[in-house]
Amino acid sequence: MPARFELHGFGYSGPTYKVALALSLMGEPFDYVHVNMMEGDHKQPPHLSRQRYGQVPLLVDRNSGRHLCQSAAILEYLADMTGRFGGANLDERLQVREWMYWDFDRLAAPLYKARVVKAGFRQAPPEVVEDCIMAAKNALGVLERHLAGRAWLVGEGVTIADIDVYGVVAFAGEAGIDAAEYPQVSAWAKRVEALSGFRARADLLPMESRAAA
Ligand SMILES: N[C@@H](CCC(=O)N[C@@H](CS)C(=O)NCC(=O)O)C(=O)O
Repeated sequence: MPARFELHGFGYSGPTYKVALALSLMGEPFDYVHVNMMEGDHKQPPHLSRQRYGQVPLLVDRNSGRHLCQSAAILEYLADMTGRFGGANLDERLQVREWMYWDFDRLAAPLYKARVVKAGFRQAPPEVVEDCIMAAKNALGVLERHLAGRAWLVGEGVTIADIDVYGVVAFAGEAGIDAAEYPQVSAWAKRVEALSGFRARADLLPMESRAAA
């Protein structure tokens, strides 16, 4: 039987990793479709017809025929579909959503930008990169303070908020930020990495398409 989920992404993409990691932690096998962003495949009609923003990731749920965009929205969908990691009650679900909005606003945007410039995928003046690093460090400071005395971002267990934010923090080093400066964040990241089903980006996202194991 084919896997329920088909994930379209790019091996280097942080947002694609968030979705792949969520699927892996949820124990959901998925077919992986490599979108060749270097060749501009994400801006071509076959991809655009299902991903209106011309971005990755795109998740196809073969059970419902749905095509889903935006990693945070996809994580919420997966939590709804699997009943896992969504938060224990309405208050937790609201906090989970809050953290995910905050993530892309304050942490992911600057950290990913510094990362892609340092990796040579994009160009930006050094002062722009410095601004990004400063903004990302401010956001990591917010995380550091929040995580003091707690194991997870929301409630007593791991949620999609942790998965979402981990999918950015995991790349701090590649953005030129030393995660060791944030001991609470580093300890929390280790807790995520100890979860059953955890896989690093390179294990989940090859630079070619791959059928579910
Ligand atoms: N907020 C989106 C961001 C997705 C995103 O920025 N994807 C990048 C790759 S990492 C992309 O497709 N960039 C091409 C573009 O925006 O044109 C999400 O979380 O899914």
